[in-house]
Amino acid sequence: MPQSAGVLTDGPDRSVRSLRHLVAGEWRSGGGDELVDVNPARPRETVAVGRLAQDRDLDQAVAAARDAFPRWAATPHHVRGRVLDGAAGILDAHAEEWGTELSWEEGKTRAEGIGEVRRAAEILRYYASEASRPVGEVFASPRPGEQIQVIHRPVGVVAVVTPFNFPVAIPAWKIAPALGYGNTVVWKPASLVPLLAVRLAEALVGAGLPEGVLSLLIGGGALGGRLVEHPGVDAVTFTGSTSVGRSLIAACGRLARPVQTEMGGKNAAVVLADADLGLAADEVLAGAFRSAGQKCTATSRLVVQEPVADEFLALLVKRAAALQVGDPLEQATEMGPVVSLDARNEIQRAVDAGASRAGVDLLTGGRPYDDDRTDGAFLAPTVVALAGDDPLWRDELFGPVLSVRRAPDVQEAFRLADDGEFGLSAAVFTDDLRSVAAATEQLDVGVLHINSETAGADPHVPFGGSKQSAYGPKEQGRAAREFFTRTKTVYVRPSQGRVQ
Ligand code: UN1
Repeated sequence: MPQSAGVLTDGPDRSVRSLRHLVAGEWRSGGGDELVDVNPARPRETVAVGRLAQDRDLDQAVAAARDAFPRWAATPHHVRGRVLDGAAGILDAHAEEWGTELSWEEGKTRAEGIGEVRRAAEILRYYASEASRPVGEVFASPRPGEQIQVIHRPVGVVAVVTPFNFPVAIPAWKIAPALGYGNTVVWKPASLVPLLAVRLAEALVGAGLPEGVLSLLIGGGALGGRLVEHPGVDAVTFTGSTSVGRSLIAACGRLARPVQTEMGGKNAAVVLADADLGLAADEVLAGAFRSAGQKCTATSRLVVQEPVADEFLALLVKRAAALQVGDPLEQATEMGPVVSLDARNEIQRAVDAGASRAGVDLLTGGRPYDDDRTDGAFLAPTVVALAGDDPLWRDELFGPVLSVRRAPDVQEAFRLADDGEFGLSAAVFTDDLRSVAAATEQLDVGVLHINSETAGADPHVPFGGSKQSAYGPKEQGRAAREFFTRTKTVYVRPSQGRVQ
């Protein structure tokens, strides 16, 4: 393998990896344009190289998935589960190595990268264990001797399109239920993070996944569009931007094809007057700045109740400004770069535009680094106070930018938290039972945290948003079964004859 020109530091092996696609059980190099996967902390350093997949790879992958589907669907659920369990073991065994690669490729800290690989293993294990849970329901019949069963059948070939920000966890929580429930999969990950996609596919193949049951195609948005509309695909699951999600929903609507999308967020943390301010500061910082704010569940808005606003903001700003921003592979780093220079520039432009408007007050960050971080995709942790409505209050930036507003009372705080088109998650910091009850009742979000950050998702409970944050059935836990299976209602009535 060619060596990168980058400086070799301790820790990761920095030799350039080669990217491959998995089509019909065969690992192959693509024949399309060259793809260079770079380290966002040092964009001149190459992580992996390869060639994009082409249309004929897509056709072959879909044909292989169609061909493999009946056999895979007929494979006992427990046997399918054993493959997922085996892949979980492989991920765990490689958690340090692949988590380090994740950090190198995507930019989140190494601890977060390793944690994400382990999280993917947990997700696979959850779906491996689905085989031990009920597979349907039995209803009483109004007719004598009859029983009505509702059974779940796989849907067929599922197109899986995943984003850059969780290169292995989000694919795991789509691919594991898809495969576990008996579907076959053609997967197109974000082309910014192809290496971890190869790792997840390697784990599944290594665990004995039969040929054609999963194909991996590395490509850009155009390939994703062709996959979603391919005549051989039965259902589409997508996580990514709201604009791409909406166009996929429209395409699937035309085709009457089931689609599930997990899209944007502009998630609010609400710090009420009785909150434990130290705890709230820890959690808001984690929600806003882990993964450099690149989570659809990140805390990008803060509403703070007036009586504690000055004290809380002083604490938060001091701590945000003290965060160690740098190479995500360094032990001391608390926040790495965003995923690319393009992303950095776009977020910086939005902050610059905001800073020039009346009513926008930059409390910390918001300016590019002029030290050795200037060539990397680094942004400073940014906190912006807003006097009223502003694009920084409404638009998802997908970066380390937290917009703050003050509220005189609890009702206004909740109204502000709910303001806008998104409804993925929210966090409320309080110990007042009435405020907890009101938040639970009123906030129009899919995930609500009391005294913890807005991000996070456990494998066994539903995950997904309200309003424009999501479309279709929720993900994770048993909720995933709604999308990855179809029910069949079976009326079972013995024939007139008696048992001989
Ligand atoms: C998390 O909060 O840990 O794209 C997971 C995203 C979400 C997943 C968030 N679909 O950020």
